[in-house]
Amino acid sequence: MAKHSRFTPGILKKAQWHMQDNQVTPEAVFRSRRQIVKAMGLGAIGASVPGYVQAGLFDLFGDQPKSSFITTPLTFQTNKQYGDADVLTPLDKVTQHNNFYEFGTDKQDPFNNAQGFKVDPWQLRIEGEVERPMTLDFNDLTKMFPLEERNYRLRCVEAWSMVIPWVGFPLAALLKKVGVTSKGKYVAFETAFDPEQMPGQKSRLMGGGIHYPYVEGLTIAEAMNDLTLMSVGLYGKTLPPQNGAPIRLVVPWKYGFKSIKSIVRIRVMDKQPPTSWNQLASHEYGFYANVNPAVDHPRWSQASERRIGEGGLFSATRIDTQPFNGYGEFVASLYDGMDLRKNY
Ligand SMILES: Nc1nc2c(c(=O)[nH]1)N[C@H]1C(S)=C(S)[C@@H](COP(=O)(O)O)O[C@H]1N2
Ligand SMILES: [Mo]
Repeated sequence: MAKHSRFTPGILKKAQWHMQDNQVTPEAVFRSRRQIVKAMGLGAIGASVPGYVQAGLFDLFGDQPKSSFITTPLTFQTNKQYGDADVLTPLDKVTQHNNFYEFGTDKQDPFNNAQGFKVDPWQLRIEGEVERPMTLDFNDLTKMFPLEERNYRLRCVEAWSMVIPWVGFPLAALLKKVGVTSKGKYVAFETAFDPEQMPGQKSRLMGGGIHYPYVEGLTIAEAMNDLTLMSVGLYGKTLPPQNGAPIRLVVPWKYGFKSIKSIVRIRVMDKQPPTSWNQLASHEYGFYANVNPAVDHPRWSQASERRIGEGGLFSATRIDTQPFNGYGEFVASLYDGMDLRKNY
Protein backbone atom coordinates (compact mmCIF):
# COMPACT_ATOMS: atom_id res chain seq x y z
CA MET A 1 0.00 0.00 0.00
CA ALA A 2 2.81 2.38 0.85
CA LYS A 3 3.99 1.75 -2.68
CA HIS A 4 1.45 4.09 -4.23
CA SER A 5 0.85 6.47 -1.34
CA ARG A 6 2.72 9.23 -3.13
CA PHE A 7 -0.01 9.35 -5.75
CA THR A 8 -2.56 10.81 -3.37
CA PRO A 9 -5.47 12.84 -4.69
CA GLY A 10 -4.22 15.87 -2.80
CA ILE A 11 -0.92 15.88 -4.63
CA LEU A 12 -2.57 15.34 -7.98
CA LYS A 13 -4.94 18.19 -7.38
CA LYS A 14 -2.10 20.48 -6.44
CA ALA A 15 -0.13 19.56 -9.52
CA GLN A 16 -3.14 20.35 -11.67
CA TRP A 17 -4.01 23.70 -10.17
CA HIS A 18 -0.46 24.89 -9.78
CA MET A 19 0.26 24.15 -13.40
CA GLN A 20 1.73 27.41 -14.64
CA ASP A 21 3.28 26.31 -17.89
CA ASN A 22 3.65 23.27 -20.09
CA GLN A 23 6.30 21.70 -17.85
CA VAL A 24 3.56 19.98 -15.86
CA THR A 25 1.25 18.67 -18.52
CA PRO A 26 -2.17 17.07 -18.21
CA GLU A 27 -0.49 13.99 -19.65
CA ALA A 28 1.82 13.83 -16.62
CA VAL A 29 -1.17 14.06 -14.32
CA PHE A 30 -2.98 11.48 -16.40
CA ARG A 31 -0.05 9.08 -16.09
CA SER A 32 0.08 9.30 -12.32
CA ARG A 33 -3.66 8.74 -12.18
CA ARG A 34 -3.32 5.64 -14.29
CA GLN A 35 -0.92 4.29 -11.71
CA ILE A 36 -3.55 4.66 -9.00
CA VAL A 37 -6.06 2.89 -11.17
CA LYS A 38 -3.56 0.13 -11.78
CA ALA A 39 -2.81 -0.18 -8.08
CA MET A 40 -6.52 -0.55 -7.40
CA GLY A 41 -6.73 -3.39 -9.89
CA LEU A 42 -8.77 -1.34 -12.33
CA GLY A 43 -5.98 -1.23 -14.89
CA ALA A 44 -7.80 -3.15 -17.58
CA ILE A 45 -10.78 -0.80 -17.43
CA GLY A 46 -8.58 2.25 -17.29
CA ALA A 47 -6.74 1.20 -20.40
CA SER A 48 -9.69 0.27 -22.54
CA VAL A 49 -12.50 2.73 -21.86
CA PRO A 50 -12.63 6.15 -23.51
CA GLY A 51 -11.07 9.11 -21.75
CA TYR A 52 -14.26 10.68 -20.52
CA VAL A 53 -15.23 7.50 -18.68
CA GLN A 54 -11.82 7.43 -17.05
CA ALA A 55 -12.35 11.01 -15.98
CA GLY A 56 -15.53 9.82 -14.26
CA LEU A 57 -13.56 7.10 -12.52
CA PHE A 58 -11.35 9.71 -10.91
CA ASP A 59 -14.34 11.05 -9.02
CA LEU A 60 -13.56 8.15 -6.69
CA PHE A 61 -10.53 10.08 -5.54
CA GLY A 62 -12.37 13.29 -4.87
CA ASP A 63 -10.36 15.00 -7.57
CA GLN A 64 -11.85 17.53 -9.94
CA PRO A 65 -12.87 15.61 -13.06
CA LYS A 66 -13.61 18.85 -14.89
CA SER A 67 -9.91 19.68 -14.88
CA SER A 68 -8.81 16.24 -15.99
CA PHE A 69 -9.43 16.37 -19.71
CA ILE A 70 -7.66 13.47 -21.32
CA THR A 71 -5.26 14.17 -24.14
CA THR A 72 -2.85 11.77 -25.81
CA PRO A 73 0.51 12.56 -27.43
CA LEU A 74 0.69 13.00 -31.20
CA THR A 75 3.54 12.42 -33.63
CA PHE A 76 4.32 15.39 -35.85
CA GLN A 77 6.96 17.50 -37.55
CA THR A 78 7.51 21.09 -36.53
CA ASN A 79 6.83 23.69 -39.22
CA LYS A 80 8.29 27.10 -38.41
CA GLN A 81 7.62 28.53 -41.86
CA TYR A 82 4.82 30.74 -40.50
CA GLY A 83 6.84 32.17 -37.64
CA ASP A 84 7.79 31.22 -34.11
CA ALA A 85 8.83 34.57 -32.68
CA ASP A 86 5.76 34.98 -30.47
CA VAL A 87 5.69 33.90 -26.84
CA LEU A 88 3.28 30.97 -26.52
CA THR A 89 0.18 31.46 -24.39
CA PRO A 90 0.43 29.07 -21.41
CA LEU A 91 -1.52 25.82 -21.71
CA ASP A 92 -3.82 26.64 -18.79
CA LYS A 93 -5.00 29.83 -20.52
CA VAL A 94 -5.42 28.09 -23.87
CA THR A 95 -7.66 25.50 -22.19
CA GLN A 96 -9.55 27.65 -19.65
CA HIS A 97 -10.36 30.81 -21.60
CA ASN A 98 -12.45 29.63 -24.53
CA ASN A 99 -15.31 30.50 -26.82
CA PHE A 100 -17.42 27.42 -27.53
CA TYR A 101 -21.01 28.57 -27.10
CA GLU A 102 -22.37 25.03 -27.38
CA PHE A 103 -21.09 24.67 -23.81
CA GLY A 104 -22.05 28.14 -22.55
CA THR A 105 -21.00 31.73 -23.20
CA ASP A 106 -18.70 32.44 -20.25
CA LYS A 107 -15.01 32.02 -20.98
CA GLN A 108 -14.66 29.19 -18.45
CA ASP A 109 -17.91 27.41 -19.40
CA PRO A 110 -16.33 25.20 -22.09
CA PHE A 111 -13.62 24.08 -19.63
CA ASN A 112 -16.29 23.38 -17.01
CA ASN A 113 -18.98 21.85 -19.23
CA ALA A 114 -17.25 20.10 -22.14
CA GLN A 115 -15.25 17.45 -20.30
CA GLY A 116 -17.72 14.61 -20.88
CA PHE A 117 -18.00 15.37 -24.58
CA LYS A 118 -17.71 12.10 -26.48
CA VAL A 119 -15.32 12.31 -29.45
CA ASP A 120 -14.79 8.60 -30.23
CA PRO A 121 -16.54 7.30 -32.27
CA TRP A 122 -16.60 10.33 -34.56
CA GLN A 123 -17.46 10.75 -38.21
CA LEU A 124 -16.34 13.59 -40.43
CA ARG A 125 -18.14 13.58 -43.78
CA ILE A 126 -16.62 15.38 -46.80
CA GLU A 127 -19.12 15.80 -49.62
CA GLY A 128 -20.70 18.15 -52.16
CA GLU A 129 -18.74 19.27 -55.21
CA VAL A 130 -16.05 16.60 -54.86
CA GLU A 131 -14.99 13.66 -57.02
CA ARG A 132 -14.66 11.19 -54.15
CA PRO A 133 -16.88 11.91 -51.12
CA MET A 134 -15.41 10.42 -47.95
CA THR A 135 -16.18 9.72 -44.34
CA LEU A 136 -13.25 9.86 -41.92
CA ASP A 137 -13.62 8.07 -38.61
CA PHE A 138 -11.95 8.97 -35.32
CA ASN A 139 -8.71 7.11 -36.07
CA ASP A 140 -8.40 8.57 -39.57
CA LEU A 141 -8.34 12.11 -38.18
CA THR A 142 -4.83 11.78 -36.77
CA LYS A 143 -3.55 9.09 -39.16
CA MET A 144 -4.62 9.95 -42.71
CA PHE A 145 -2.25 12.88 -43.18
CA PRO A 146 1.23 13.73 -41.86
CA LEU A 147 0.80 16.04 -38.86
CA GLU A 148 2.62 19.34 -38.41
CA GLU A 149 3.04 21.59 -35.43
CA ARG A 150 2.59 25.30 -36.18
CA ASN A 151 2.53 28.22 -33.77
CA TYR A 152 -0.27 30.57 -34.81
CA ARG A 153 -1.67 33.77 -33.38
CA LEU A 154 -5.41 33.51 -32.68
CA ARG A 155 -7.20 36.89 -32.73
CA CYS A 156 -10.76 36.84 -31.41
CA VAL A 157 -13.17 39.46 -32.73
CA GLU A 158 -13.64 40.43 -29.05
CA ALA A 159 -10.12 41.97 -29.20
CA TRP A 160 -8.17 39.41 -27.18
CA SER A 161 -5.53 37.11 -28.62
CA MET A 162 -3.35 34.10 -27.86
CA VAL A 163 -0.47 32.23 -29.47
CA ILE A 164 -1.15 28.51 -29.73
CA PRO A 165 1.04 25.62 -30.90
CA TRP A 166 -1.49 23.69 -32.98
CA VAL A 167 -0.97 20.21 -34.40
CA GLY A 168 -2.80 19.36 -37.61
CA PHE A 169 -2.70 19.05 -41.37
CA PRO A 170 -3.50 21.54 -44.15
CA LEU A 171 -7.15 21.50 -45.22
CA ALA A 172 -5.74 21.53 -48.78
CA ALA A 173 -4.39 17.98 -48.26
CA LEU A 174 -7.90 16.74 -47.49
CA LEU A 175 -9.46 18.68 -50.38
CA LYS A 176 -6.88 17.25 -52.79
CA LYS A 177 -7.67 13.77 -51.54
CA VAL A 178 -11.40 14.13 -52.29
CA GLY A 179 -10.84 16.14 -55.49
CA VAL A 180 -12.78 19.42 -55.79
CA THR A 181 -14.90 19.61 -58.97
CA SER A 182 -14.86 22.63 -61.29
CA LYS A 183 -18.09 23.81 -59.62
CA GLY A 184 -16.50 23.96 -56.16
CA LYS A 185 -16.17 27.65 -55.19
CA TYR A 186 -16.75 27.62 -51.41
CA VAL A 187 -16.30 25.23 -48.51
CA ALA A 188 -18.94 24.94 -45.76
CA PHE A 189 -18.23 23.50 -42.30
CA GLU A 190 -20.62 22.23 -39.65
CA THR A 191 -20.11 21.51 -35.94
CA ALA A 192 -21.70 18.48 -34.25
CA PHE A 193 -25.35 18.90 -33.28
CA ASP A 194 -25.97 17.00 -30.06
CA PRO A 195 -28.12 18.90 -27.54
CA GLU A 196 -27.83 16.04 -25.03
CA GLN A 197 -24.10 16.65 -24.83
CA MET A 198 -24.04 20.35 -25.70
CA PRO A 199 -26.23 22.23 -23.23
CA GLY A 200 -25.90 25.48 -25.17
CA GLN A 201 -27.82 23.87 -28.04
CA LYS A 202 -30.76 23.17 -25.70
CA SER A 203 -31.16 26.64 -24.27
CA ARG A 204 -31.21 29.78 -26.40
CA LEU A 205 -29.93 31.78 -23.47
CA MET A 206 -27.05 29.46 -22.64
CA GLY A 207 -26.14 29.10 -26.33
CA GLY A 208 -25.87 32.85 -26.87
CA GLY A 209 -28.72 33.01 -29.39
CA ILE A 210 -26.81 31.17 -32.12
CA HIS A 211 -28.87 28.96 -34.42
CA TYR A 212 -27.26 25.52 -34.13
CA PRO A 213 -25.48 23.64 -35.55
CA TYR A 214 -22.71 26.24 -35.73
CA VAL A 215 -21.70 26.67 -39.37
CA GLU A 216 -18.80 28.43 -41.10
CA GLY A 217 -17.38 28.86 -44.58
CA LEU A 218 -14.40 29.83 -46.71
CA THR A 219 -13.83 30.53 -50.37
CA ILE A 220 -12.07 27.69 -52.16
CA ALA A 221 -8.92 29.84 -52.49
CA GLU A 222 -8.91 30.47 -48.72
CA ALA A 223 -9.52 26.79 -48.05
CA MET A 224 -6.64 25.76 -50.34
CA ASN A 225 -4.18 28.24 -48.82
CA ASP A 226 -1.46 26.36 -46.95
CA LEU A 227 -2.04 28.42 -43.77
CA THR A 228 -5.53 26.93 -43.38
CA LEU A 229 -5.16 24.11 -40.89
CA MET A 230 -7.35 21.25 -39.75
CA SER A 231 -6.23 20.98 -36.13
CA VAL A 232 -6.34 17.74 -34.17
CA GLY A 233 -4.14 18.84 -31.27
CA LEU A 234 -2.34 21.54 -29.35
CA TYR A 235 0.79 21.58 -27.18
CA GLY A 236 1.73 18.21 -28.72
CA LYS A 237 -1.38 16.31 -27.61
CA THR A 238 -4.87 15.68 -28.96
CA LEU A 239 -7.31 18.59 -28.58
CA PRO A 240 -9.07 19.04 -25.26
CA PRO A 241 -12.87 19.06 -25.77
CA GLN A 242 -13.13 22.78 -24.98
CA ASN A 243 -10.77 23.57 -27.88
CA GLY A 244 -12.85 21.67 -30.45
CA ALA A 245 -11.97 17.97 -30.17
CA PRO A 246 -11.53 15.85 -32.11
CA ILE A 247 -11.01 18.15 -35.12
CA ARG A 248 -11.44 21.87 -35.76
CA LEU A 249 -10.49 24.48 -38.30
CA VAL A 250 -7.79 27.11 -37.69
CA VAL A 251 -7.68 30.12 -40.02
CA PRO A 252 -5.11 32.39 -38.36
CA TRP A 253 -5.59 35.52 -40.51
CA LYS A 254 -9.32 35.68 -39.71
CA TYR A 255 -11.19 36.46 -36.52
CA GLY A 256 -11.44 33.44 -34.25
CA PHE A 257 -15.12 32.73 -34.94
CA LYS A 258 -14.16 31.42 -38.40
CA SER A 259 -12.12 28.66 -36.73
CA ILE A 260 -15.07 26.32 -36.23
CA LYS A 261 -14.76 23.52 -33.67
CA SER A 262 -15.73 19.82 -33.46
CA ILE A 263 -16.50 19.47 -37.18
CA VAL A 264 -18.72 16.66 -38.50
CA ARG A 265 -19.29 17.87 -42.05
CA ILE A 266 -17.35 19.65 -44.78
CA ARG A 267 -19.32 20.44 -47.91
CA VAL A 268 -17.80 21.90 -51.07
CA MET A 269 -20.37 24.19 -52.68
CA ASP A 270 -20.96 26.33 -55.75
CA LYS A 271 -22.26 29.27 -53.71
CA GLN A 272 -21.40 31.10 -50.50
CA PRO A 273 -22.69 29.16 -47.47
CA PRO A 274 -24.40 30.80 -44.47
CA THR A 275 -22.19 31.38 -41.40
CA SER A 276 -23.35 31.46 -37.77
CA TRP A 277 -22.11 34.84 -36.54
CA ASN A 278 -23.17 36.51 -39.78
CA GLN A 279 -26.67 35.04 -39.34
CA LEU A 280 -26.79 36.35 -35.78
CA ALA A 281 -25.65 39.93 -36.54
CA SER A 282 -24.75 40.54 -40.18
CA HIS A 283 -23.86 44.23 -39.66
CA GLU A 284 -21.23 43.20 -37.09
CA TYR A 285 -19.83 39.95 -38.47
CA GLY A 286 -19.20 39.40 -42.16
CA PHE A 287 -18.39 36.33 -44.23
CA TYR A 288 -14.71 37.28 -44.72
CA ALA A 289 -13.87 38.39 -41.16
CA ASN A 290 -10.22 39.04 -41.98
CA VAL A 291 -8.39 40.57 -39.02
CA ASN A 292 -8.28 44.26 -39.88
CA PRO A 293 -7.18 47.03 -37.48
CA ALA A 294 -8.54 49.65 -39.92
CA VAL A 295 -12.14 48.45 -39.76
CA ASP A 296 -13.69 48.74 -36.31
CA HIS A 297 -16.44 46.57 -34.97
CA PRO A 298 -19.58 48.77 -34.69
CA ARG A 299 -19.26 48.59 -30.89
CA TRP A 300 -15.49 48.62 -30.32
CA SER A 301 -12.12 49.37 -31.90
CA GLN A 302 -10.17 46.61 -33.65
CA ALA A 303 -6.94 48.66 -33.69
CA SER A 304 -5.44 46.84 -30.71
CA GLU A 305 -5.89 43.63 -28.74
CA ARG A 306 -5.24 42.10 -25.31
CA ARG A 307 -2.57 39.41 -25.68
CA ILE A 308 -3.33 36.86 -23.00
CA GLY A 309 -0.16 35.65 -21.31
CA GLU A 310 1.45 34.70 -18.02
CA GLY A 311 -0.05 35.70 -14.71
CA GLY A 312 -3.67 35.67 -13.57
CA LEU A 313 -6.33 34.25 -15.82
CA PHE A 314 -7.30 37.64 -17.21
CA SER A 315 -3.88 39.27 -17.24
CA ALA A 316 -2.93 40.53 -20.66
CA THR A 317 -0.74 43.00 -22.54
CA ARG A 318 -2.27 45.45 -24.99
CA ILE A 319 -0.62 45.33 -28.42
CA ASP A 320 -1.39 46.72 -31.88
CA THR A 321 -3.45 44.49 -34.13
CA GLN A 322 -1.82 43.68 -37.48
CA PRO A 323 -3.60 43.49 -40.85
CA PHE A 324 -4.47 39.84 -41.57
CA ASN A 325 -3.22 39.16 -38.04
CA GLY A 326 0.35 39.48 -39.36
CA TYR A 327 -0.09 36.87 -42.13
CA GLY A 328 -0.50 39.36 -44.99
CA GLU A 329 2.54 38.12 -46.93
CA PHE A 330 0.81 34.74 -47.29
CA VAL A 331 -2.81 35.79 -47.87
CA ALA A 332 -3.22 39.46 -48.83
CA SER A 333 -3.14 38.57 -52.54
CA LEU A 334 -6.34 36.52 -52.07
CA TYR A 335 -8.18 39.83 -51.67
CA ASP A 336 -6.55 41.88 -54.45
CA GLY A 337 -8.98 44.49 -55.72
CA MET A 338 -11.53 43.75 -53.01
CA ASP A 339 -12.97 46.49 -50.78
CA LEU A 340 -12.14 45.11 -47.33
CA ARG A 341 -14.38 47.69 -45.67
CA LYS A 342 -17.37 46.34 -47.55
CA ASN A 343 -16.25 42.73 -47.39
CA TYR A 344 -15.61 42.71 -43.63
N1 LIG B 1 -18.60 25.35 -32.89
C1 LIG B 1 -18.02 26.46 -32.43
N2 LIG B 1 -16.81 26.84 -32.91
C2 LIG B 1 -16.22 27.98 -32.45
C3 LIG B 1 -16.86 28.80 -31.50
C4 LIG B 1 -18.14 28.38 -31.02
O1 LIG B 1 -18.77 29.03 -30.16
N3 LIG B 1 -18.67 27.21 -31.50
N4 LIG B 1 -16.26 29.98 -31.09
C5 LIG B 1 -15.28 30.57 -32.01
C6 LIG B 1 -14.57 31.70 -31.45
S1 LIG B 1 -15.45 33.15 -31.26
C7 LIG B 1 -13.23 31.67 -31.15
S2 LIG B 1 -12.40 33.05 -30.65
C8 LIG B 1 -12.48 30.39 -31.22
C9 LIG B 1 -11.81 30.11 -29.89
O2 LIG B 1 -10.99 28.97 -29.95
P1 LIG B 1 -10.27 28.45 -28.63
O3 LIG B 1 -11.31 28.40 -27.54
O4 LIG B 1 -9.70 27.12 -28.95
O5 LIG B 1 -9.20 29.46 -28.30
O6 LIG B 1 -13.32 29.28 -31.54
C10 LIG B 1 -14.29 29.54 -32.54
N5 LIG B 1 -14.97 28.31 -32.92
MO1 LIG C 1 -13.93 34.80 -31.02
